[in-house]
Formats: sequence, structure tokens, C-alpha cells
Amino acid sequence: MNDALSRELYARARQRLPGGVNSPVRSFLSVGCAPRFIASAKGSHITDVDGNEMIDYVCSWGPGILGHAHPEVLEKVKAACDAGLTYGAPTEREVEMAELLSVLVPSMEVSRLVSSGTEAVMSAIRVARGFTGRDKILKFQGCYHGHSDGLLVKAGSAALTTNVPDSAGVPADFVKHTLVAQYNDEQSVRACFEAFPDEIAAVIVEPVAANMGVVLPEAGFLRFLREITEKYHALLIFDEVITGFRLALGGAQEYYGVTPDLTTLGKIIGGGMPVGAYGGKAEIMRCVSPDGPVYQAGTLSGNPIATAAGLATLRILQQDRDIYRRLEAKTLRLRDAFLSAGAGIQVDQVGSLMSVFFTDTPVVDYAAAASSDTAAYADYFRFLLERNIYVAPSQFEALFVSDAHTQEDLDRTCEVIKEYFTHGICLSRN
Ligand code: KE4
Repeated sequence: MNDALSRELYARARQRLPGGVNSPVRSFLSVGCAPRFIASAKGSHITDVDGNEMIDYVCSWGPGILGHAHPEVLEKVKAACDAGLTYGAPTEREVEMAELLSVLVPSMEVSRLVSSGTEAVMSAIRVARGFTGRDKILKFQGCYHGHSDGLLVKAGSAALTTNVPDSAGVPADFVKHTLVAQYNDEQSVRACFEAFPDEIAAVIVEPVAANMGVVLPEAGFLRFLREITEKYHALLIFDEVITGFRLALGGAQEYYGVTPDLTTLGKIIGGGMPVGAYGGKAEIMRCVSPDGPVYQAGTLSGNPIATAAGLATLRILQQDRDIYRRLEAKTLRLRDAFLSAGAGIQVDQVGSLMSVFFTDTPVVDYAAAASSDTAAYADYFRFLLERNIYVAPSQFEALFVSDAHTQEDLDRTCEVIKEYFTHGICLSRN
């Protein structure tokens, strides 16, 4: 496969961008090959600058649930552009978006738009602290909630007191109020609340973890988080940046029937444009400026072009509920192809979210995910890429399926999966 222009662009990019990219995972560093620079995308396919057309299972890390360049979304975006790109003033579309969110995600009685998932999460955490008057936040090892300082933390040796920054440039003081528990481990959560019974403002969780690869909540885990936060008067924040509008129209909270106090959104809500949102009970959200004392702001929050793309996307999903059945059916085909072809792998799947882990250990938490053979994953990634199938360039990301993926796409993908696990492993590792 020719990737000469991608390599040429990558060499130039590394001169002027950190790692040659605007977001680290795009660098392909963990899969040992040069990144592909993309020229265009349509439906379920993306085409790189060398003209290689690939079946895309990254879907821009989640926004692309309808497929790329959906005609109805493009039509709304183009029409919005003709009316100007940004005003820095309130618009009707922002009211429509907030009203639609309260219908699709009823727990979001009041919401605010921002420009990324990171911004949504950092704002929701500030609201939780402002509303409760408490400082500590409990998160889970392996869950990612964007790159705000207080959340770039990893469990220290004694998880309750020695958590450490997970990035240079984050002062230890900035994470001293961040507790780290283990996903699917109720006892690790109880220990935090028993140690700090009236200091935890909120628990933030990916209701389906998708940043250590896809790891599903064990039965009762989300309900347990709901109950223990109520018991200790802490808030429960569902970070639905990935699961929102993906697992169901109402997100994971609809899918699992557990209602958080605050929800953060990103990705699909923008239909491919930069939109994040946070929201929840009116009583809580009324503490946000200018109603209340918790400050949060943004120049391009609720941008008219971005809200046009987001509203068009959400309305298509709202009008076609069968999409979630179609998405799961397609994903189950891929899951079954992996399970019937591969030994020594684990497949975690829910709805149209899935991960293949190269480990013999059932993946139910961070430790099990971390036991994966990342070199084997890299080998698998390169084998598929060379055959024009574009999956996440990291073991610890998700495979996303869109409504645009055709049976022909799935047939080809299943064929290559079978080829890899029966012959490719020896071929590509030589
Ligand atoms: P953004 O700031 O990247 O829009 O959203 C941050 C975020 C928050 N919460 C969850 C659950 C997320 O998955 C993310 C971002 N997801 C990653 C992919 N795992 C974005 C891809 C990237 O970092 O380039």
C-alpha cells in the first residue's frame, strides 16, 4: 500500500506540531507505523492523501455514528454557514438544542454547551464542587475524562492518599483532591467514602469504560454507584462523551436504567463539529453563572455551525430508533468473527462499541486491560491497515460502527479478521 504522501506530510508535520499531530493517539506511535493523513471521508470510508480508501471503524472516535458527510447534516451546515459562522450571542438553535437534550436525556433538565468533552467534564466537576461545597472527586483508574489537570491522575501505591499526576506539568497539589478507585470494584469505592465520608463532591464514571479499551460495567455496578453517592450525599456524574446517543438515544443512562445527577456529552452531540455539553437537575445547574456562583464561559460555546450539525444529527437519530438495532446487529457480526477466528483474545462489546484485547484474561477492569499484549495489537492493526481496514491505532481505544457500514464492508472485514487469525499472525510478525 502506497503511503508516500502521508509520510512526506508526517515529516513536515513533526517540524511544526508536537509529534506531528494535534492529538496524541493520531500519531500511530503505539502501533509502530506512520500515521495516514486523511484527505476525505464519505459514509463508512475514509481516503488518505495517497488515495487509499479504507473502511473506517474509528469514526472520528465516536462522532460518526451516521457515517461521514451525511447529506442531511451537510445540507444544514452549509445553510448555517450562509448566515454567518459565529455571533458570540444567543441563538434559537441553542435553545432548540437545550430543549432537545432535556427530551432525549431527561436527567438533563438544564444544560450548557461548550466546545469539547474536556470542557464539559471540567465544568461539570466545578459545578459538583460548587453545589456540594466539597473538594474531592472520585474517578476510576483507566477511565479518561479529557485532559483537565485534576483528572490527569494515576493511582498511587496507597490509592487513597498518594495519587500522582499522570502528566508532566500537573502539580501534585492539583490532584490531591482526586481519589482513584478501580472500575467494577465496589470495595475500592466504599473505601474512599469510608475514608472521606463528607468530602467527596462527586463520583465521575464512564458508564461503559471505553478508554482502556471497552470494559463493560458488571451487573449492578452502576446501580451501586448511584446508591453509594446518594448515601453519602455526593453527586454521580456520567461521562457520556462516548456512550451518549451511541448506546441508546438516551445514552448509557437509558440503556442501563441508572440516572446520574450530572451528565457530560461530546462527540455525537456535535455531529462531527466541536460541541460538548454538561447538564443535569435544574437545582444543581442553577448554580452556574450567571444564575449562580460557579463560573464557566466560552467564546464559541453553542456555535451556530456546530449546533446546526449537532441538531441535524440528533434529529436523524430521534426519527430512526431502529438505528440502534441495526448498529448492534452489525457490531455483533464483527464480534462473532473475532470470537470464531481468534484464540488468545477477549472481545468486550455493547451496542456499537467494541474492543478486541490480546490477552487470555477476561477484561473486567483496568488491570486486566493492561495485561493485553500491545505488540500483538499493533501487529493486528498493521495487518488490517495494509488491507484497507482502519481500526483504532491503540489497544486502549474502541472500535466504532456507524449506520453507514454496509454488509459488504462487514463481509470484507470478517474475511480479513479470519485471514489474520488463521494465517496473518505468522505472516505479519515475520
Ligand atoms: P474531548 O476533549 O477529546 O472532546 O473529550 C474528552 C473525553 C472525555 N470523556 C471521554 C469518555 C472521552 O472518551 C473523551 C475523549 N476521547 C478520546 C478517545 N478515547 C478522544 C480522542 C483523542 O484524544 O484524540
